[in-house]
Amino acid sequence: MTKTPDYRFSFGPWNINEGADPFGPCTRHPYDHEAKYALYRPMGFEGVQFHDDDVVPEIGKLAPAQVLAKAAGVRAILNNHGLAAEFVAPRLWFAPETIDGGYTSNSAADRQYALDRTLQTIDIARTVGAKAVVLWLAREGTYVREAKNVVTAYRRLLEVLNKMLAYDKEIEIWIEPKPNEPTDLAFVPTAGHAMALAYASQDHRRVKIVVESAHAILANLDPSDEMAFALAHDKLGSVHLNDQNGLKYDQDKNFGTTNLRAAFNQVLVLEDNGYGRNGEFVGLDVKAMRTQKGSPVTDHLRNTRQIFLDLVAKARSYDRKRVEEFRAARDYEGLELYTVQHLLGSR
Ligand code: GLO
Ligand code: MG
Repeated sequence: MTKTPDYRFSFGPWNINEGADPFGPCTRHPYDHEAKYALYRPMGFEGVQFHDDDVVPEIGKLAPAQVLAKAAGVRAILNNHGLAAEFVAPRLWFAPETIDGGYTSNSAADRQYALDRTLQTIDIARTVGAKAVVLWLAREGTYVREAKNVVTAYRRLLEVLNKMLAYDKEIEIWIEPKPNEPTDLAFVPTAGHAMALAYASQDHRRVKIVVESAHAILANLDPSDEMAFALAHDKLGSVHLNDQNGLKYDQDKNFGTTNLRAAFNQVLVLEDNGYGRNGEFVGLDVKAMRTQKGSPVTDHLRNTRQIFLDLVAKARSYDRKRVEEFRAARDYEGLELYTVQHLLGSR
């Protein structure tokens, strides 16, 4: 059923993990990051997504020149494997300075730490050849809403975007919205919030978003609609495809495994709007099950890519003329039956 892949796929090394969760330790042996790069091409992936400390482990202990020397080394490794760096994201949720968030922390020293680390991430992105920095605003939010002045927080976020845009005249900033976890109430919970910040910034053409399926579901929104909203504004920098079984902890399940029809609609919106034609990657953010044996575990990545490609084939054989007829006749009962039967393979 799979057609020749004409999409380029990417994932981050954190997607090959050891199975630790908040209730138990690792269930698999650690697998060295640099050894992971050799796994990409044979599985059909060309792009690598990074956190700053995926590129430069122990980043906090190194001088700026050492950080960039290490990043240059990673770029050479990527070249050897025929890989490209898609983006680099500052990991602003591990360090003691980011316990209460970075950009929106109540502490001026912590905010400065977050800004410095973010500007350094731009340098790292440039060095590894990535065109974008991703901001997943992990701890920008609150555990109790009275803890921060929210108006001030949003102004501070905008200020950071403008400082990043001024620091580098080419880099793109892709905001990855998420409504909760690790905070209870996150700032920038949806695509709409991220896009409003983009348009308020000093160079909105360089501020885009990453839509993650599970994050949209956690916001009780349809992931394909979040993607469509960004596409309508030419602002879909990347996607983090995965799935999520309702409103609970962030699951990062394999794409299409919980709601196949919602996954089909995500593929449709990407297909129909030329996603990928300007070099955008189909990014996956999927977590291997803790129960899975072996090291390294990669089946979840392979399987998610295959499910995506199978859905691309379904999208291409979806009879658009028929869809238009159902729409014109306002026969949505018929349209729904056709769509479900098409997915089932019975029509
Ligand atoms: C967590 C996010 C996270 C980001 C990654 C890149 O919920 O999905 O995995 O995608 O840090 O910014
Ligand atoms: Mg993600």
